[in-house]
Parts: sequence; structure tokens; C-alpha cells
Amino acid sequence: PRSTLFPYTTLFRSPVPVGPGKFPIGYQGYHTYAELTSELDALAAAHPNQVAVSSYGKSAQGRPLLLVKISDDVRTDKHEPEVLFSCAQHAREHLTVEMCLHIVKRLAQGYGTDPTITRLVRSREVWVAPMLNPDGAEYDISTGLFALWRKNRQPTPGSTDVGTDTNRNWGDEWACCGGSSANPGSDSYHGNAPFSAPETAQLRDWVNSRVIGGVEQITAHIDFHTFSELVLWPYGFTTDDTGPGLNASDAGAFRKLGEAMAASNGYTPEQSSHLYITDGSIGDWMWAQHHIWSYTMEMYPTSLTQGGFYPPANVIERETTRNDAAVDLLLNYADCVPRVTAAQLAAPVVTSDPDE
Ligand code: GEM
Ligand code: CA
Ligand code: ZN
Repeated sequence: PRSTLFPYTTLFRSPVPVGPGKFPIGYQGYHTYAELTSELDALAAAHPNQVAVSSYGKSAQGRPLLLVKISDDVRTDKHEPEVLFSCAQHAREHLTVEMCLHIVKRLAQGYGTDPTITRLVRSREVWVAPMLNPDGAEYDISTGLFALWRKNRQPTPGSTDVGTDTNRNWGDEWACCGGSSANPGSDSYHGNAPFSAPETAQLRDWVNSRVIGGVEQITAHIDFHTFSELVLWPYGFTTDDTGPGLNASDAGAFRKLGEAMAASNGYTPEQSSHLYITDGSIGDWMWAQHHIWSYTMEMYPTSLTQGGFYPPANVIERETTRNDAAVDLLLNYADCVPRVTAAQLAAPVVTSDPDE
């Protein structure tokens, strides 16, 4: 979520630091940018025909923006639906990095052993952008304790405040509707222009580069956040169910697949603006610009008392695996999301919060 939540420090004792740039005690299972990079390189080395690591640009501070492709015969651009999973637009939402890494691992390791995964990897081209905001993520752990940082680390011209909220910096209906802030000190500062953040501009350019023969190759997308356990879909800038380029039947398909994914992981499904209005968010742009079926998922937990942005590392395995069925649903329907509206969907796999 958007708000910086004051009770955090009163609810939790500070964790015990291990050292600058490292996760504290109890959080060592989370991956730093360097650890993520080497883990991905190892996966690519172990599965050279299924996993390829590259980058789509550089962050404000010069870190390569990581991009992973997973498919059979990964070096060939095939005529298959392409699906994008993205994580960690927001610095402190470290659990999402683990989600993206889990997707890469599961698809790579399940190919050739698990029949469902093998079929999906064969028939789709999967892209994973595991850390959209590496500067922010590294800054959040730079002292060895958590900084509660959300934005990127780009200097703001004419201000001593640092950082743009990249999920308010996308170019669809940018700054239109009170769903972001013009104040550089705000946690939801939208930047001085659409795509003023290098992290958003370069991801935009890469998504645009997937238009081949006039057709956007990416058909479906999940942008992972924490926390609240929600499945959200466009538009975020208006509370209307429909909007420019989004008609009632589009809205119905967004809802049906969103509800199916939520039934599988126990999250709550809703149009994103029902949480709160945002303008300049990634999902609105993905749909408005390219008709990509773009969801935002807010992962575990539901509340601050369960750890808020900083649940301990011992939940990583459970809370990433929890989304396997939702990921598979998106991959499965990526050939034609509207066909979900005619489908008889299976009963929920998870019906309650695993903590309860
Ligand atoms: C959200 S994700 C945006 C979802 N869109 C709307 N309209 N709520 C954000 O960017 O504020 C939550 C988060 O940061 O985790
Ligand atoms: Ca392709
Ligand atoms: Zn977020």
C-alpha cells in the first residue's frame, strides 16, 4: 500500500542488524540485488535452453535493470503469447523479489519434470523483471536496518527530497485525478513529468519493443506489491468500471480472471480504484497503451501485526508458493483472456488465510 504507517516502530522492536547493505537477523532468506543477480545467473547456467538473463536498461544509480526470459528454446523468439511478471517497483516490498525469483525457479526446475509446467513453458514465452527499483531496494537495507523506503533514489531537481514513486510515474492519465502527489517529499510523488524516472521510461521502451508487426506480444502481466492480499485490475484512476479503451466486456473478463486467481490464493479481488485512486500506475498504462491484461497483486500479509512490509524470511516459501496456481491461471489464459468468461472454473484451492 501507499501509506507510511506510523505504528510500525511501536509494534516491532528493531531487528538485529548483520551489517550495512545486508538483511538483518530473521530476514537473511531475502535476496539483495547482488544475491538476486548471482542466483539468476546460476539458474541460467543450469538451464541454458530455458532461462536467459539480460537487462532492459539501467537504474538512476546505474544498476542493470534485470530481465529474465523463460521458455523452451529460450533464445528463439517464437510466435507464442508472452507474459510479464514484475516485482519491487516499491523498495520496501522485498517479498515481491522473492515472488519473481520463485517464478523463475519453479518454471525452470519444473520444465521436463512437472507436466503442467512443461506445457506452459513450451507454449508461452515468460518474462520476469524481478526488481524494477533496485536503487530503492538497496537503499532500504543500506544501514543494515530497514528504512521503510518506497520510491526510487533519483534526485529531484530543485529539491532536497529524493525519489519518485515509479508507480505514479507511468504515462496514462499521469497526475490526472488526485491519485498521486506533486510534492517531492511525498511517498507518492509522481515525478516532474510522465516517465521522468529512468526505471519506468526504460521498462516502457522495452514493452513497446515487444510490438512486432503491429501486435504487442505481451498479453498478460502481474505487477507484485505488498501488502494486503489483494488482486487488483484497471483502471486505478477512476472508480468507474469502464473507461477509455476499457469496455464492459473487458471489465467483465478482468473481473472473472481476477476472481479466479483470488479464489486460488485466498486474496480479495477488486478493481484497483476501490482500494484507492491512483494515477500514473503501471497497470493503467499497460492496458490503455497495449491492452495487456495487467493485474496488480498485493501479497502477504493483510495487516501490520503480521509484519506489514517486513514479514520474516520464514514466510517466503509459503507465501510465494501460495501464488503458484494464480500464476498458472494467468499463463494458461494468456492466449485469450476473454475466454475465461465462458469457462467453468474450479473450486477455490485456498479459502482462508493460512495464518488463521
Ligand atoms: C499500490 S498498487 C496500485 C493499485 N492501484 C490502485 N488504484 N490502488 C500503490 O502503488 O500504491 C499499492 C502498493 O504500493 O503496494
Ligand atoms: Ca515471441
Ligand atoms: Zn507497492
